[in-house]
Amino acid sequence: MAALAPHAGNAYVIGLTGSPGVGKSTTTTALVGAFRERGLRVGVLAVDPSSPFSGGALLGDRIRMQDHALDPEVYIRSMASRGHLGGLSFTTPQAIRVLDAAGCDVVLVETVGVGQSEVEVAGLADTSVVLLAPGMGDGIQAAKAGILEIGDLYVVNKADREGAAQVRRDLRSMLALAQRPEGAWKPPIVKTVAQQGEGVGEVAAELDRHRAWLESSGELERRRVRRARDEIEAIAVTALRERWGDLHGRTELDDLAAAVVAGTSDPYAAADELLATFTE
Ligand SMILES: Nc1nc2c(ncn2[C@@H]2O[C@H](COP(=O)(O)OP(=O)(O)OP(=O)(O)O)[C@@H](O)[C@H]2O)c(=O)[nH]1
Ligand SMILES: [Mg+2]
Repeated sequence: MAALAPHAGNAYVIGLTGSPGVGKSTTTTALVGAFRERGLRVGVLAVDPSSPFSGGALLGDRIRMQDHALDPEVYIRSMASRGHLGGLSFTTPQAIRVLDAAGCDVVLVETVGVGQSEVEVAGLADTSVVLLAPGMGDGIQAAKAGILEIGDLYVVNKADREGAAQVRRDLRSMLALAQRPEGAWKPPIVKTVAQQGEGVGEVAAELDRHRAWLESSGELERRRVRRARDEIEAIAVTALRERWGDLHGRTELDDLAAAVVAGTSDPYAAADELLATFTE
């Protein structure tokens, strides 16, 4: 990481998230094509936060992204993150930095939207794209998962299917409820048929527009500083956990837990006792 640091910092990082099967990989593949037409070097990370054994997803993504498999200016990698301490926030930024230092102009990070992972991916990217599709119950899901706060750009994919206009209307009215300060970015909604490449040009154009806004508003710098802060924190917390594991094993925690169960201690006092061992 120390050797890579001087070479990194140039890549534009785009996060794509959405429910399983919404069309993230298809959209990513189409965007890779659009960026390659401009002669850009592209990195793709498909992160599966749901399984430490993502053989299936890995194979699926390889097949779907085959269009670019022989292009030496495109690097595609699937990785699983559950099971790693810190999850997405620990492993993915480091993978992004490797691709960045390797000269990728654009890094696309695809994450399946499950639970907190879409919020995490928003923290990793310069621009976050949230994908929705008709017939997936995405309207309700969108509100539930809090994705309405994280999208810089919304894509209603599978517009060839019935209900796309309704999803777009629902999304537009929900986004309109958000309180945005003067000069804030208003996330656009783009309809696509990713499989046919329809609307992908418009997605690329909106990405350009968002990037320009990020740079002119100073938000790009703010996001990157926030990202670095999260990364440092994830590494430090992981190191602390490991140190605690090395020094104390599990027996100390077991003793404290037994005391809490017996009523001779409470969880806060036990946590304080544990923390005190770090500063001794
Ligand atoms: N009808 C229709 N099908 C599409 C469209 N875009 C993608 N699909 C199909 O939807 C399926 C899922 O697409 P993917 O791109 O793999 O979706 P994903 O979001 O990456 O899926 P996971 O990574 O498994 O969560 C595939 O069979 C695609 O061919 C579209 O615009 N219209
Ligand atoms: Mg996929």
